[in-house]
Amino acid sequence: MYKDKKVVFSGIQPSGQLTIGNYLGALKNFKEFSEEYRCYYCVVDEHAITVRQNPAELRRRTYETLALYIAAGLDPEKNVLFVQSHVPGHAELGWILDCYTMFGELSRMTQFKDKSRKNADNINAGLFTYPALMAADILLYQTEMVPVGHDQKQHLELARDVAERFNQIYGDTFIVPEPFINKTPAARIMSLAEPTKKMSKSDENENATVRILDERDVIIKKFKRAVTDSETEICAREGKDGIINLMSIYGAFTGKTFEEIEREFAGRGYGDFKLAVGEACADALAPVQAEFKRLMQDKKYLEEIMLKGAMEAHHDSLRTMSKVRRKIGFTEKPRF
Ligand code: ATP
Ligand code: LTN
Repeated sequence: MYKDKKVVFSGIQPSGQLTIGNYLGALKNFKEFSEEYRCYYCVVDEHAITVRQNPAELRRRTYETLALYIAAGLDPEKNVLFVQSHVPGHAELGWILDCYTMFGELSRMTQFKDKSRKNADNINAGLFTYPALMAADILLYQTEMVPVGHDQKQHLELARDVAERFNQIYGDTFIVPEPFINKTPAARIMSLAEPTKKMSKSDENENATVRILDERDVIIKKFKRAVTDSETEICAREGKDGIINLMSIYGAFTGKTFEEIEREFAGRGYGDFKLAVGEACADALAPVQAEFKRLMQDKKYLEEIMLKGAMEAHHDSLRTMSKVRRKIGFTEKPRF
C-alpha cells in the first residue's frame, strides 16, 4: 500500500529491441493501472546482464526502453519510471532473498533451462538466481499486482512462495503479489518463424520477431514471411499454430475476436490475411514510433525522468528495506 493506493510493479529488460510480444503481452497494458494504483515501471538492467551484453548497446537500450515506456502512453507524472540499477534496494534485497530461495526451486525454472541452453558458454550464477532478484523488485515496494506476459507466471509463483516463506519466519513483512496476465491470447505471442516458440527480443533470427520500432514495410514483409501451414483456411483449429498466432496479433491490434476474424477472412487466402495483419500492426505502432523518435532526441528529458523516478523509487523502497533488515537481525545502518 502506498498512501491510499495499492501498488503495481513491472519490468522489462533492456536486452534487445522490444518486440510486439513485449508490447501486447506487457507494455500496452501498463497504462491501464496508472489512475487507480501507485505504479512502478522499471527498466531492469541488472536482469539484462545475466546474459552477456555489449556495454554501449546496453546503455542505448536502457534509454530506448524508458522512451518506449513513455511513447506507449505512460505519463511520467502518474507513474514511477526508473532504471533498476539506480536504486540500490533491488540488489540489496535481491541478495537477502537469495538466502530464502531454494536451489531446487531455482532449478525448476523453465526460463533458466531455456537460457542455459541458448547460452551454454555462460551459465552464470546470476542467470540462476534471476528469479530471486525479480522477487526483490516486486516485494521491495509491497506490490499487490504484477502485469506480465504468460512466460513470467512461474517466476511470479516463486516470488509469492519466497514472500510467504519470509512472512512465515519473521511475521508479516511482504505483501504477497498477484500476477496480472491478460486473458486474451496476446499474453503469449509466438515466434513468426517457429510458432510453437515464444517471440523473444533476443532471438537471433530477424524473421522470428516484429519489433515495435520496425519500419512499416519491414513489418509488412515480416508478416508476409510468417510460417503458417499448407492449408488455406483462416481459423483457430488445432495444429494451425502459425495462423492462430497471426489471429492473436490481429485481434490484439484491432480488438476483433477470433470469430469475427474467421468471418472477415472466410474464403480469402493467407496472402490477404497476412497483409491485413501487417497493416493493422504498422498502423497501431505508428504513433508509438513517432513519439519514440521525438523522445530520443531529448536525452536530457529522459535523464530528468530517470532521476525523478529513481529518487521516488529509492525513497519508497527504504521502508521495506529497513523493516527487512530489522526482522532478519542486521544492525541499524549507520548514517554516513
Ligand atoms: P529476452 O529475449 O531478452 O528474454 P523477452 O522478449 O522475453 O526478452 P522480457 O524483458 O523478458 O522480454 O519481458 C518483458 C515483458 O514482456 C514480460 O512481462 C514478458 O512476460 C512479456 N513478454 C515477453 N515476450 C512475450 C511474448 N512473446 N508474448 C507476450 N508477452 C511477452
Ligand atoms: N523477468 C522479467 C522481467 C522482470 C520483471 C520484474 C517483470 C524483472 N523484474 C519484476 C515483472 C516484475 C522477464 O524476464 N520478462
